Amino acid sequence: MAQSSVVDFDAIKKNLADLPKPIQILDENSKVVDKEAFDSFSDDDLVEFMKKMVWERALHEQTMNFSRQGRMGFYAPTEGEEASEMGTVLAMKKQDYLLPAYRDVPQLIQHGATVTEAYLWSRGHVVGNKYEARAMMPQIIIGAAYDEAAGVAMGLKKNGEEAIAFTYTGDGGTSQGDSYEGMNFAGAFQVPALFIVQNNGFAISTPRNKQTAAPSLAQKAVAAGIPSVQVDGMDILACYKVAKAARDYIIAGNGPVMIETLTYRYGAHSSAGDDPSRYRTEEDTKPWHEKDPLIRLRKVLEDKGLWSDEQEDSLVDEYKATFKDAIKEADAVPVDKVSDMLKRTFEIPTPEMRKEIEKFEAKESN
Ligand SMILES: Cc1ncc(C[n+]2csc(CCOP(=O)(O)OP(=O)(O)O)c2C)c(N)n1
Repeated sequence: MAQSSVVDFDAIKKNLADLPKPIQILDENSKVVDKEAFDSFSDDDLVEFMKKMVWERALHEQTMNFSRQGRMGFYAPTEGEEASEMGTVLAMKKQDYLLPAYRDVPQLIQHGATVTEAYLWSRGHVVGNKYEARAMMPQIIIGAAYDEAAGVAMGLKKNGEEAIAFTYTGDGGTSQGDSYEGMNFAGAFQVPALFIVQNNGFAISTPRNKQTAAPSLAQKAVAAGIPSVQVDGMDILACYKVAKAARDYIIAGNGPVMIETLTYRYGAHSSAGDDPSRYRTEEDTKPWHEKDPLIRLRKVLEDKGLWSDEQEDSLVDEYKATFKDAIKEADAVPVDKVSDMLKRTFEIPTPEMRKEIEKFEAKESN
């Protein structure tokens, strides 16, 4: 078919793929590529970022061990995503409201939930659904946290609070209607919401390029009138800076922002036991290990004489001891009874429910 004289769709399509380079401060070889941004961090900041990533990896390793011992319920591995997760959450303030998905448990803990609560959430225990922190329990329905965030952000705006709602989904989550609806609402009402997509390459076994023809996932915000950006999700400095800039922009009353972090999940999708070797090869995975966020920052710190293997090993031991205490604490929380769950469903139970409650109470007292 001849090209129309009034419109050149080929050129429009090509334009869509003409993307700016993802934002980066430290490249894969630990070389500083944005000196001004790098110099804005003190040595203490850099050490703190490293500690947070070491903490997250230790959490992952210890929690996987608990999972293998049959002591966890659902758990979504986070190894590889430390820069994306810690970099973004550390740019938030305690008054901000977190709407996490299931892979965002480390951010939930950083934002103020306890590890014990996170473990109880994993077991489906009600105590794991309530936090002192401003946060909702992790969302299992993919993309749905975007709708929750839009609603919470509307509430924050109506209350006149100096706070934002921030939320996460994966690449797969951006293929769900919910994420578009959440962003559309947030854009239409210019509410203070930060939408983060952790593009880790796969939605379980489905690779990102089979889910969508969009050249970037960040572009998906554009149709909702939301400014968006891609960032190197293996560079914690870039993730932090971009998330902080987004928060400042939103707090100044400019409406929502969306950030796509380019990251990778090293392990399986979940502790339920999918086998990643069935949908990706070692060749696919190797380049991502070479971009590892911990290796990248560790080298900078070692060159500055701010870090050592001994220091890291003793931190890992210290962190793992806290996770072991947390699981003991979770074990000590009485198991949630069916009758308790029924009693919580309505303030005044229906006659049918009252009968069910009595039935279960009788069974449970045996
Ligand atoms: C609405 C909905 N559909 C399907 C599922 C089943 N499911 C669970 S996780 C997942 C893949 C999600 O991938 P992605 O959004 O990329 O996040 P990731 O797990 O990689 O962090 C799917 C399809 C679900 N939880 N919710």
